[in-house]
Amino acid sequence: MKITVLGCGALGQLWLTALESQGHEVQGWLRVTQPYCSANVVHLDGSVSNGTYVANDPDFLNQSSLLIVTLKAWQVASALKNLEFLIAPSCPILLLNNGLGILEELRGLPQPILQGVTTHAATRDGHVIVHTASGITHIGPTSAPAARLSDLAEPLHQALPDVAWHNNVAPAAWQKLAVNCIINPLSVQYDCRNGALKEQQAEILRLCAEIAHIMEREGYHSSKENLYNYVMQIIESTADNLSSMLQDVRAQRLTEIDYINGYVVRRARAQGMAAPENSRLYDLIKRKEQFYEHESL
Ligand code: KPL
Repeated sequence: MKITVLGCGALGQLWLTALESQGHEVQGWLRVTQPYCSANVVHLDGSVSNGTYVANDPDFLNQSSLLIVTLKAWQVASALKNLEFLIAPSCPILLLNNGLGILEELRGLPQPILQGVTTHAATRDGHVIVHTASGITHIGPTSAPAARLSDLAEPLHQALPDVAWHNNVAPAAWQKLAVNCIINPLSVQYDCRNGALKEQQAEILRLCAEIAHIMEREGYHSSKENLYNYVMQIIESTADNLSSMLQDVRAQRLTEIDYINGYVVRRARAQGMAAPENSRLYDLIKRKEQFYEHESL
């Protein structure tokens, strides 16, 4: 298959090398136009992939039969709207960003959109990307299920297992959202690696209870206990990681908070509920962003 990967950060490089190793023709797409991009990945078994790939070739993009988007949530809508006319209307777009709420921003795009959520973790160490935790990538359609699209799960699974197809991917997306609502802002609050959050049991339990309650109102079966077990499992498997939000805050970059706790707060409000735990974390991260935005003026 011909596949374009939009965004060549840690996750993008992981997919580029994994897909190429299965014989797919791949290209990267960077925000700053470049003819080539490189990927240097240390895999879970310690093996290394170093590759140079074509980048930002409009003909390649137009002929692609899949576009994988690994940008930050807040970059996705404007990037796709700029590229819309270069992407074939039949080319599926697989979104792999953290958080929810982007679909609302993409209304009107002619291409079929697939929602993806992944628990693979990769982190940058200088010029190298280290695949730190294996995981599952759940994918599924965002409008009326098209049977043909489910065929994509197999080649993706061959490249970077596990990949699971869901006709209704929303419950898996909400479960990953819960992980990001808890680990990401708490790691900023305590300025710590993910593993150190094991000490914050009470706060994690309060957040799980609040998110499970909102999920139930949204129509997704959930419980405080299930969310808690899942979050603790991810804290364990990514114990040495700095969460993406903590990395963003340390580098004084815009975070994905609007699509993470911000999305949960908006959904709670739409259901006529309060979400004090999520609101507190949302405000905490917004204050940090405003502080460094103000500093840079
Ligand atoms: O997705 C992540 C992130 O950092 O954004 C987790 C799962 C929390 C791993 O660090």
